[in-house]
Amino acid sequence: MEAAQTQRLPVDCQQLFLEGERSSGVFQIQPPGAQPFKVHCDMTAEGGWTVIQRRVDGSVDFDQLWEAYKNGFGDLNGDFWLGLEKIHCIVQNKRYNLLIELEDWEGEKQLIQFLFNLGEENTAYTLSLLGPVSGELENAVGDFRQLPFSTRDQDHDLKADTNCAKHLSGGWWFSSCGHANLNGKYFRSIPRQRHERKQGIFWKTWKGRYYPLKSTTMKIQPTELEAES
Ligand SMILES: [Ca+2]
Repeated sequence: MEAAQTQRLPVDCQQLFLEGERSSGVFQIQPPGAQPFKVHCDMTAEGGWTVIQRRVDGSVDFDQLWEAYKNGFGDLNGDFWLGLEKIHCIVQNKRYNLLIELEDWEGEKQLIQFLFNLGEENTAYTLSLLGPVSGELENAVGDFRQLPFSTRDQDHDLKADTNCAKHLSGGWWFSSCGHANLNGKYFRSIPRQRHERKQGIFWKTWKGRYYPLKSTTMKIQPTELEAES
């Protein structure tokens, strides 16, 4: 370990939890090799989750370009996208689980969890599934074990004749456009027009392709919960 810094910032919210923090909120972290940055920590009885995405009220426009998805945007106390580069920095040193929480307008919730990795920018922040998916729903990337990230201005999806991020809305690990998009437009009610509905926040294997979800949260936690000193 380096001895230069007297007070090291926690590398993620789980470390903050292990150091005794029990309140959810915004904290400064510093993964190895990265500059410090702020994150929202979701503290539960068992551990600390670092939140990487949240949609709760539609106050933030998620129809953003590559640089915004790379660096992050929104309000850490409300709707936000943490940023692909920051997520990559956090997960490159340990093995992390990704937990996705979905909620519909009747108050029903669904959870999806899997071990994952996120590549660096020269892989277009490819999301890789490293283990089986727990929860009742299929994973975020359909039948694929890994998918690069796409935005309107950087089309890395698997559909040659379509720009999924433009056709739908927002940035995501799109395959053929139709499986999931948690960064779509936030709708407080279901739009009448089908072409509008397809731009909403959806998870096909739960509420279907044209049901705009009420809220989503994506958060990460290392798989080995004991502190490594
Ligand atoms: Ca395409």
